Amino acid sequence: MFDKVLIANRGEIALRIQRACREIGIATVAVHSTADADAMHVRLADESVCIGPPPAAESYLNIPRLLAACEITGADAIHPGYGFLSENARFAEILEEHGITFIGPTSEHIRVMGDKIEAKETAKRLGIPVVPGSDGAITNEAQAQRVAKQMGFPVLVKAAAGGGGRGMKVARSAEELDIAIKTARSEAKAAFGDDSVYLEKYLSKPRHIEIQVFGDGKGNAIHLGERDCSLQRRHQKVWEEAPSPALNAEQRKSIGSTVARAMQKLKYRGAGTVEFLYEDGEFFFIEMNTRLQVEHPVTEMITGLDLVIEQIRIASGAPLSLTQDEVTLSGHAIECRINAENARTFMPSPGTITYWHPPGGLGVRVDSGVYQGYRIPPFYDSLIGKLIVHGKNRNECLMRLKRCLSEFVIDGIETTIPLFVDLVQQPDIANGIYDIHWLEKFLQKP
Ligand code: MV4
Repeated sequence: MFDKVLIANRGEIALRIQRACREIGIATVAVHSTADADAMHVRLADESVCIGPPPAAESYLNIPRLLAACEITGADAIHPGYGFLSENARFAEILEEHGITFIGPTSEHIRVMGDKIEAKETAKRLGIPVVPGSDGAITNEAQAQRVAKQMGFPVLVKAAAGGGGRGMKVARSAEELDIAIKTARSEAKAAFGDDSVYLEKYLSKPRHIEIQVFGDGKGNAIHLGERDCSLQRRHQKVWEEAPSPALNAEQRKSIGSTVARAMQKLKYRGAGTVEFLYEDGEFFFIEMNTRLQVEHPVTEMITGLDLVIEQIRIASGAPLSLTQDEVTLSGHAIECRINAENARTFMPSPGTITYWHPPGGLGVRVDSGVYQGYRIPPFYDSLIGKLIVHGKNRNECLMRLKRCLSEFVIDGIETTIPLFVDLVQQPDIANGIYDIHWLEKFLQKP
């Protein structure tokens, strides 16, 4: 096992990782920008190193400075958290070369899944159902027209280097296709420096359902059920829950086993999330995330497992701590992302938290790196915390969530809490009837 882990992240996730390390007796190193000198993850770490000015490119994304911090502190592993360098194959490779353990998958698995076309081909080869489409990049317009005609309109043009919805264009007819390809290509070129695009059948009202997996890198892999992340705004998840209100036990077991078997064949190592669109009872692979996700706590709440400890153990060479048969899913969990933003306009609202009173009680978890008197810097993501609630069933979970939202007080800044107060009162939410477009439509209503 490692003696010391460097946490290459900030905010709530840095603290989350630190807690896991402390529980299993590993010393922690916090790194931070000058803007984060007062952050909780810095205060609570065993050691901390300032690695640069506020811009992430000069601090949290700066590989030489992270290596220097490792050398100064003698850390033997790095946990990248989510975002920043967590899915940077080159970073994982550099650490491999320096004898520092990257707590995550191999650089090769990160690279394969980072290219959406390669990821999809890989998924298909491993027996995971994928969205019908062009089977690789579009090479010319005539080919695109043939593929589109064969599957029928509407179709979606996607960037190979994309993700998070960037470089995506819908074409509703043959006439629209050439221009959609041109636009997607130029957007992809500008955003990722790669203009490869591919075609998929457009699913008009799917849910976003993702399967949590763990592998030991030696051919053993398990799944921990799904999370429903359909409630999103501009490709930012807002509310996540497990299990999905749309699935029954049989569907869960079927897609879960398919994905676990695929991860066994791939010899996947560490935590991963396989993302699907789900429509009319069918699953279609879209992407795989090769990291811990923001919404991992909902899975922790229904499985009773600590996913970060599991990641660290696997990275140190230990086997999976349980078999598929030992995984039990119990009750229901919902996570609300608390952002320092106006709840209607989503305008960022950095500033000082003058009062902080989080909810508590049975089945309640608040993951946050903020505290009363803390000044939220304007340079980073506006996520300041996550409220995660567990109940024996979805109804109890919702009742508990309502109570928690009424108890939560954050003064001095605007937050997205009022949005959740609104959401829990909606019949569609209470009934679990929503797709990936539900939230944007709801927000358009006066
Ligand atoms: C799609 C789709 C419909 N049909 N693919 C958006 C981000 C990227 N991860 C995949 N995305 C989509 N792919 C096909 N073939 C609709 C979306 C999509 C979406 C997916 C998940 C969650 C929210 C979304 C919002 C808009 C579009």
